[in-house]
Amino acid sequence: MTNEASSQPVIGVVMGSSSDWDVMQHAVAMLKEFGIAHEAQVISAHRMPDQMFAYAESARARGLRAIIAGAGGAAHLPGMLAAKTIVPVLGVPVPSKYLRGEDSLLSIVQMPKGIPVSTFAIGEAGAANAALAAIAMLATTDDKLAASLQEFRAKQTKIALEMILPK
Ligand code: RP5
Repeated sequence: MTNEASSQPVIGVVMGSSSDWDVMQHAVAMLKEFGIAHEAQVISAHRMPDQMFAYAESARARGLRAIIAGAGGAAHLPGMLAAKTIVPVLGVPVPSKYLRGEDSLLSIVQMPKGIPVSTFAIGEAGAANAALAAIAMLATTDDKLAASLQEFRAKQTKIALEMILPK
C-alpha cells in the first residue's frame, strides 16, 4: 500500500498495520468511486501512540468529517481515536489470524457508554460499508452526493431484480 492524501481530505482512513490494507482498500475504493477527498495511512495505537493522539487531536481542525479506522486483534485504534476527537469514528474489524476477527469485532463494538464508535461488519463488507456510511453523512449537506448515493442504491436494486436462480 502507499499513503494517499487528497489536497483537502474530508475522510481519513487509518489502519493499525499495512497488513490491514487488503481489507481497508475496499473503503478507499468506495471513497474513490464517489470522488470523496480522503487520506489513507497506517496509524498504530500500540506501536505509535503519540502519532495516533496527534492524528485524532488535529482531525477536526484539518477538516476531517469522519475517520474510518480498521484494526485487528485487540483492536483499540478506533476507540482510542474516538477518545481524543469528536469527529465521528467508524470502526472496521479486520480479520485476525487465530480468531477470524471476532476478537477485533468485540474489541471495537463494546465501547463503554459515552464514547461511541460506529462499528461495521468484519472484513471487506465492513470496510466498504464504513465508507458508504461516511458518504451518507457527507450527503446530508450535499445534494449532488445524495443523488450519487441514490443512483448507487438504484443500481443494486436493478441487479437484485434481475437475479435468476439456477435450475
Ligand atoms: C493490529 O494488529 C493491526 O491492526 C493488525 O490487524 C494486527 C496485526 O498487525 P501486523 O502484525 O500484521 O503488523 O495492530
